[in-house]
Amino acid sequence: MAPSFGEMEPAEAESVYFNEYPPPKALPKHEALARAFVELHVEDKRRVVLVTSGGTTVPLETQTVRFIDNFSAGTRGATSAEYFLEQGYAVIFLHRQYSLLPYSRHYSHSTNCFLDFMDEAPPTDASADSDHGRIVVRSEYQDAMRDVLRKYRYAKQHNRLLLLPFTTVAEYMFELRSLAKIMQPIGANALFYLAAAVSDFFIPRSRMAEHKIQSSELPAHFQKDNSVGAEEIYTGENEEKPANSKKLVINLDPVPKFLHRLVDGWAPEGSMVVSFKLETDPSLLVYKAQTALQRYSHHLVIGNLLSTRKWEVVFISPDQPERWIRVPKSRRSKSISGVEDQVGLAEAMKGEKGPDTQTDLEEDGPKGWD
Ligand code: 9Z3
Repeated sequence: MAPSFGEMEPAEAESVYFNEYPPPKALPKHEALARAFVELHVEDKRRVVLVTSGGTTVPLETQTVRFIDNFSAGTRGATSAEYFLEQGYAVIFLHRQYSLLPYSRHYSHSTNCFLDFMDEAPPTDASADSDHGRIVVRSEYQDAMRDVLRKYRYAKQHNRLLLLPFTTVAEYMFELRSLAKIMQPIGANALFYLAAAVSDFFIPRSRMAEHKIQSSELPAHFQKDNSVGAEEIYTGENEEKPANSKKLVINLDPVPKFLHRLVDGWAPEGSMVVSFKLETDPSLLVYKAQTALQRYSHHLVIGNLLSTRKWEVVFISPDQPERWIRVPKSRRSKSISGVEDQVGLAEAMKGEKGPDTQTDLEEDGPKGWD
């Protein structure tokens, strides 16, 4: 049996994984854009951050009809990118296509539909077509929108923000590797801020069905000799076979962990690497974040729980006590998926209690992760 990625040295896992996939079609174009962006900011000695954001898909078929996805909307990544821009960074925003984007996130998706911010003003000129008023921003949103618009335009005009989309987990890996290497000339002015929710599991190409997985048995003359039979790929067995339908069992491999390669090879010498750790079990969060830091020897792991991620995070860094950062109660955004009662639980339930500190964001400071 072929060794799994976990059993390989990181460099070997890299060559096996990247040889299995063709690079994404958009990669050469993205590389050219990134090179020009990096060149510009190296010249200006500006700090550059690569922010990754949003979820990754795991296709079930090469000609993909179905895929596995995850919850991430890209709120953390898009919001963080705005803060980095405000701090003078140039930002390469590697994001899941159609996830939230810096600035436009304030007026996109169903919760903040831009149409709700607009109005039709009464027509001003009686001689003009009296049925057509100008489209304007509603008066109560003028200040907030002007502020966002100015920041957005500043970032655009000064070439501070490069938006690069990906969709699948393989595309994400290719883009990350290329961008990190292209960022070499930035040296210690480079920062990697890995907020994307990257799938831990995938179907290797060698085991992936080319065509749409069929949900019912095909007549024999449709079954191709060279096609990988559904039984070989997805080892589902029907206990009691319902007529014309079969169970689908998906057999996934672990995605190789490339943080090692990023830290030890792809990223420029002296650059800073920040990764995120997501858990749902509060008793595991601190332990898993500490383990990630030890394993990859980078600079910072930011831990968060799915249910409280908009209101609290924990910083785990080498030789430092863990540090909790919380949005004060009065400023916590309402969240449908969040469970506010669970704020503080991961701290209370962590394995052993070491010395730690807590930082509450200022009551009137920058708005949190809403
Ligand atoms: C995070 O933990 C992010 O904070 C969230 C943000 C994905 C929770 P939203 O997009 O959510 O604002 O809705 N990202 C990293 C999660 C992750 O997959 N980390 C890897 C791991 O835990 C390591 S790089 O193994």
